[in-house]
Amino acid sequence: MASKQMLALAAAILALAVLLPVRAAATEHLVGDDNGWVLNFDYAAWVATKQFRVGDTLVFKYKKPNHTVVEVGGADFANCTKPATANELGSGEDRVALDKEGRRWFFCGVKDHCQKNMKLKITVLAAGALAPEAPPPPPPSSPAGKVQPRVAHAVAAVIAGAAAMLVL
Ligand SMILES: [Cu+2]
Repeated sequence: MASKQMLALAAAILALAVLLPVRAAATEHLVGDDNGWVLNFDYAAWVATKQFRVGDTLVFKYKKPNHTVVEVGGADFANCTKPATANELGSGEDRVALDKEGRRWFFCGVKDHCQKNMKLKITVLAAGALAPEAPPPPPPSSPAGKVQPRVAHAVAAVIAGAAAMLVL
């Protein structure tokens, strides 16, 4: 009995291993990692360690109302100018969807925080662009749209098998 449970567990782990690469496609980037969105942090250095892709999300975490998040254009970013029409976020945990490729510029709209370098400039890459260590794309003969349902089907079969073993 114990060995059957072990098998079921192994099957469940295998199912997870199959699922994980699919889920890893979209990343939530906690800006500044554990530091959050604060003064006296080098966001340019932080950005240099990350890759941002279409479908990812930026999460700005901070103690409100100490800071805010304003998205601006490149010129306003350079000059720390907050346009009158700017959409200023201030929830303390602001989520920004990276829904298109290209540059995005953000800074804190409180007092002189932008001048004190509380600003973030990123480049969003295409969703399908590969990281250097990522595996090669599937051959053209397997349409991308059919990969995910097939994986889901395989996982369902493995889970069903694991459940059957537990019942027996
Ligand atoms: Cu601030």
